[in-house]
Amino acid sequence: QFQKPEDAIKYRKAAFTVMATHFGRLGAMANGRIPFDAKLAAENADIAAMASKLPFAGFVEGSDKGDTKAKPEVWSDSEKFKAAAAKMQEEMAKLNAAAKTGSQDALKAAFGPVGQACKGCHDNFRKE
Ligand code: ASC
Repeated sequence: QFQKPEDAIKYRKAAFTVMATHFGRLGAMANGRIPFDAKLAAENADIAAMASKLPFAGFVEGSDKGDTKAKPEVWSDSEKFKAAAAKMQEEMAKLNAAAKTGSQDALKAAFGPVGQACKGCHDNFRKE
């Protein structure tokens, strides 16, 4: 799938960037930094949910060295890493469903748990 470990690193970073961009827009709408727009929320949530499925294919063996903040635990404790990824994807899917309701309150309620899932993984598996 990837020619070189660097390609896998680039791929997963790009996927995280796309996810964070669209998740960030949902956050801005959830907390009122930008006006709530149900259609825009649904569009951004779709993309964030889709992007949430992508990065983990990039954590291939041998891609622990190079331009990456990934800790060795990604590979040495891979069951836990996979579970953390799955949790994030699950919360992101719930956020997507919430966004589809057209309710800002539903968006707000579903936003926090995704952020917690992001943070949980960063704390355990990402270097400063
Ligand atoms: C974001 C983003 C993250 C998470 C994290 C949550 O919007 O880019 O990495 O939320 O900050 O704690």
